[in-house]
Amino acid sequence: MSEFQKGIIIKGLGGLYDIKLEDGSIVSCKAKGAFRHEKITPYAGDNVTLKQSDKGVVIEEINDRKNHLIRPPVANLDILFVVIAAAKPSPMLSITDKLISIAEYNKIEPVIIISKSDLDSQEADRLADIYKKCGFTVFVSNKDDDKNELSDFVLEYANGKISAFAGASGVGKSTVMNALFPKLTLETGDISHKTERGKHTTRHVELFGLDYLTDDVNMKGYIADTPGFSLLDFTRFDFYKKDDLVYTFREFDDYIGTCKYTKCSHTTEDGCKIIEAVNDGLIPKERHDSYREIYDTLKNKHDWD
Ligand SMILES: Nc1nc2c(ncn2[C@@H]2O[C@H](COP(=O)(O)OP(=O)(O)O)[C@@H](O)[C@H]2O)c(=O)[nH]1
Ligand SMILES: [Mg+2]
Ligand SMILES: [Zn+2]
Repeated sequence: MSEFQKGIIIKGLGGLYDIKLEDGSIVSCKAKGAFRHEKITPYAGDNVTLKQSDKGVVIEEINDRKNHLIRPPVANLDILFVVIAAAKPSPMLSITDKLISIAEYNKIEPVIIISKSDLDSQEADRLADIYKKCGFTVFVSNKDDDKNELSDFVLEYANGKISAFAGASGVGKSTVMNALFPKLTLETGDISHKTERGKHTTRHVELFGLDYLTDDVNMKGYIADTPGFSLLDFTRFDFYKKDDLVYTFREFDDYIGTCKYTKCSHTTEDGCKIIEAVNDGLIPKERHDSYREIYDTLKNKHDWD
């Protein structure tokens, strides 16, 4: 190995990192000690430079990140597939919309998958319409369908990018991922069984190469396997303040800056153009309900600080 090598962290556990180098080989090593003093933690998804020293190989440099999430710890995500079930568990839009909001804030493209349509196809269509109306790419799926459309989309759109699947526990994330990528063989099952396992693996993120998952050497990019997103520990919105929230609802964009009051919070004010658009059926009411709920969470958090 030459003195400097570039690669991407595909796994980090207990201070030891697996880095996939540009030639496809994988090296395990630690980060240089100075990172700890600078309070920098390498994440899965980080593009790094390794240095060969007399003491062995270390992560010497971390490239600038496009974004990074703390829970789960992952850097440079491009796509977040947000899964919501038509039933079992009953859809909780506020959770889904929180995930979407966090993705938008971090410049991660949300793609919506409505799962378990076999259990309630009407509800699946209702949910799909809400998100389509806001301008998202939406797929309706169930465990027995062929997934051709979703699969084609993923192979084309996720190529060269880092993607993850998010959504409440039990919505069918692992089932969808296994169907798309049979090599993953993720554990699926009932909720109680899995939360046990989740406890031990929350902080663990692993990136699987699309070349490996698809048996196609020309595929680039990665799928992140992490149970972290299912824990919904987003009550600690470390990411942003209440005034940033409106910018994370893409269907509100056209109305921002047009309300009667310049300091409009878009929750209850008269003369709010976003609320008018909701009343006129231009914005789904469900999305505005989520906005208000998240806004209140952020407002209360702010008051405590
Ligand atoms: N009826 C039905 N059940 C599903 C579907 N997808 C997943 N399930 C079941 O829902 C449970 C949870 O699925 P899993 O993929 O483990 O959810 P995860 O926690 O989001 O990864 C499992 O028992 C699956 O068999 C579906 O499309 N239809
Ligand atoms: Mg799962
Ligand atoms: Zn307003």
